[in-house]
Amino acid sequence: MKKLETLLVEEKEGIAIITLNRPKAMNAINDTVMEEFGYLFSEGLDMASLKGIIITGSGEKAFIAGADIKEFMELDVDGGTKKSAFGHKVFDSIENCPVPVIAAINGYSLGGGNELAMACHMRICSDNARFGQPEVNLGLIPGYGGTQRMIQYIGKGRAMELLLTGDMIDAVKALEYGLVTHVTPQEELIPTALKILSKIASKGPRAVAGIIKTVNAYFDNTVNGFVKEINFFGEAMGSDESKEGVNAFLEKRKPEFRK
Ligand code: DAK
Repeated sequence: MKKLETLLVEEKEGIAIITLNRPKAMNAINDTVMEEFGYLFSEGLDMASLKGIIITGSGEKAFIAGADIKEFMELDVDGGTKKSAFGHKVFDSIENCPVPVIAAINGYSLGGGNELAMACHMRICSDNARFGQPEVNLGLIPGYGGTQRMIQYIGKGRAMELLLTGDMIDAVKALEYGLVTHVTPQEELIPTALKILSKIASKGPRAVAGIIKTVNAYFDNTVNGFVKEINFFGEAMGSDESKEGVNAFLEKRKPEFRK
């Protein structure tokens, strides 16, 4: 893997922990951060060997406080459109990653940072986390898929209110809204993410990748999710993985799935 400037990557028992490391800027996403996420999810991470990925922010104050506002001044219509298209491509690669990705949100999750969290398969947060899409305060709208993904998680009415007011919500409200699935004390955040991913790691990797693909198909209006499910189910039935799962059940033993 090439040397990265803004992202730290460590691996623990097949689980990669990616830490956005710009604490002085509240881990804001600048062009380098976006390029480095693009690199990791296209070629940098060895998906064949990984069983899970955690994305978090450095320090205890911020997950990601949005896109780097200092870079906005240089943008015009063309630059903004290009930046948005590239960001969409990178976040889509996270959403479509065959390995489960958890956002471990350890503080402010704002703007582009919250959009990144929403591109992950699951979100959990520490009890000091705060969520918001403050783009409207800057005369902008979310540019990395936030208007679309937020509706998927919290529904149209709540999404409209958050997007239009730019207000922040706390961890308890985020849990109530369904934006996150667990709230933990700060020190238990990464252990909780590791626990969830370790559980998934004991399942069949083909089935895990198939579930991610089929669930995502629901939100892709170019494909029929039900047809995808039928096709994937058929493929899964014919796989060594399902044979191992079924045999293990019948033989009253734990299945041994291989990557
Ligand atoms: N960008 C750059 N620097 C940031 C930053 C950000 N988003 N957020 C914080 N910082 C920096 C601050 O400038 C400050 O730097 P120094 O003054 O120390 O040099 C340092 O981090 C500490 O911040 P504060 O002193 O403000 O810390 P507080 O605890 O008082 O407040 C805060 C924390 C997170 C509430 C506050 O920093 C804040 O409101 N930050 C800005 C939040 C925000 O508005 N984020 C941007 C949302 S808009 C696009 C696609 C997507 C987007 C844009 C374009 N295209 C396709 C073109 C997305 C836009 C957004 O994300």
